[in-house]
Amino acid sequence: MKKVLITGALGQIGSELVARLRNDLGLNNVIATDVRQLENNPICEEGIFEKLDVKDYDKLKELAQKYQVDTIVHLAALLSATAEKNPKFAWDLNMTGLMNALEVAKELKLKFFAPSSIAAYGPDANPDNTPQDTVMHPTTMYGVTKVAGELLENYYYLKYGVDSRSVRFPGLISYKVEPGGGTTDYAVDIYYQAILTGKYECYIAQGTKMDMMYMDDAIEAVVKLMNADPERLIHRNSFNITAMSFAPEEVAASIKKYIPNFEMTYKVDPVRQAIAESWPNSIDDSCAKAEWDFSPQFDLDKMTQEMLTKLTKKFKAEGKI
Ligand code: AKB
Repeated sequence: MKKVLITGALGQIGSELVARLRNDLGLNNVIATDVRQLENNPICEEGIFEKLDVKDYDKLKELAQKYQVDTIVHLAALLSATAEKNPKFAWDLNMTGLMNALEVAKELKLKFFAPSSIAAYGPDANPDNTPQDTVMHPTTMYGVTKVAGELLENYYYLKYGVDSRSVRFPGLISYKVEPGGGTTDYAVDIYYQAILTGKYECYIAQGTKMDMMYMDDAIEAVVKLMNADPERLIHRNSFNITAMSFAPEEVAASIKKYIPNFEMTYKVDPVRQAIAESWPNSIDDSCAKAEWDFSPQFDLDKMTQEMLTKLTKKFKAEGKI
């Protein structure tokens, strides 16, 4: 991975991956793309940025050729809660975008990464320590696109030799760019509200466990997997990875260690609660550990300290506190 085109570069993962790869590979070796272009945004202004709708195959191919990239990292997609509001659009965007990106990778002989998610599992999978290889019958449109996407990426690997690799991300927690439209978003928002207001109304019910990960570990995982020795990879699309599994009251308790007066109440959103209940409580990531040495560094308390410190600094700089 020496010269990379990234789709969905202004999203929660994209903005941090672009920054990391610009640093690792050099400013001219990262082509950030997104359907939106923002003013005064470092992703758009501090390196190469191109506007791109991933449904436009010709433009995607043209950009990959123009910059002579060797890798596509395809991140543009709708998340679970938004996808449930508009399932047809979610299918169109998530699947057409992925198919276009895979076709370009095949045509130009590029390496390929696109994330899957814990959402690829459905309610009939064993919810605790869910195995890497087991039944996958998701009941959300987002999950359907993730399973179909994993199969498609494997198809391009087996049929055309595209060096495609993927991870099933859990909920990702970060302080730079907020996620949009996911079920796990509460685990980011809770830190924002803890600092800004000292309280949080949670839309996920007490006792609902989901896998989570701090963004630094997620970015490191992408880089590590893309640089992994292909000889060691028994799996490809897609590896379970996780760093922690918690329910809302556990993250609240972790925040209370640093903000003792923090208070959490619940107003459960039935749509996002049903999605959360259809996903595993915790997944087994032993294959990622064995095949490419995945090793997350952040547990819940370490992440809480980091989130509270970094967000406090950010809000002070923005004059919000
Ligand atoms: C979501 O909640 O939709 C995402 C995911 C787990 O893929 N964060």
